[in-house]
Amino acid sequence: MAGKRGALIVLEGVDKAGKTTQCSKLVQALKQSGRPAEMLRFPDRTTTIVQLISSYLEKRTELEGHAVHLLFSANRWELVPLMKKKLEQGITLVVDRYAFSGVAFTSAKPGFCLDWCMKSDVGLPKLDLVMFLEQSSAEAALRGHFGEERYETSVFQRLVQQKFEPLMKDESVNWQVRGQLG
Ligand code: FDM
Repeated sequence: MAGKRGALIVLEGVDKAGKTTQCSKLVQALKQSGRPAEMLRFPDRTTTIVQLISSYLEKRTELEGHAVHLLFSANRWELVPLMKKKLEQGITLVVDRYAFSGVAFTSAKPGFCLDWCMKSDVGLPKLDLVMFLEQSSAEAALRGHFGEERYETSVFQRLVQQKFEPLMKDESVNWQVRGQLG
């Protein structure tokens, strides 16, 4: 009999909402309960495509907005074979950001509509659960290193938060919204 497929769980939110910490805690808790689990993150900062994204986020290079969006999306697609393999092996994947961040961050820029932003991620592996960690932009600004990367301004993060809101109304996705977690 084929083994049970792992679950695909995503944590989303604005910058500095504590997603990475909560992803690690969730992986640890799953493992302790006897379920194989691993963490992934997007952008995954190890691939060639992501070198371009990192350089853009760190304000070392300028890139056209559509091109940046497609690079973020390409970074998800390049990891799909690995994700599928792990899920089939019964490993639960806990993912720090997914296509929702892609859509929310790009559509917060002038001249981008949600519809266009969603197209390049159509067909990615479906999620079992997406948890949105709430955080006010004022709280985010108090967190360490805020302001170093391109999108880390309170004004832009507020816009991103607003762009997540319609995405969370999609009833075909299992959204769970959580306030600050310990
Ligand atoms: N980001 C992240 C995007 O703009 N689009 C995307 O598709 C993804 C996955 O990259 F400001 C932005 C969100 C954030 C930045 O993310 C880097 P981390 O989680 O801070 O590394």
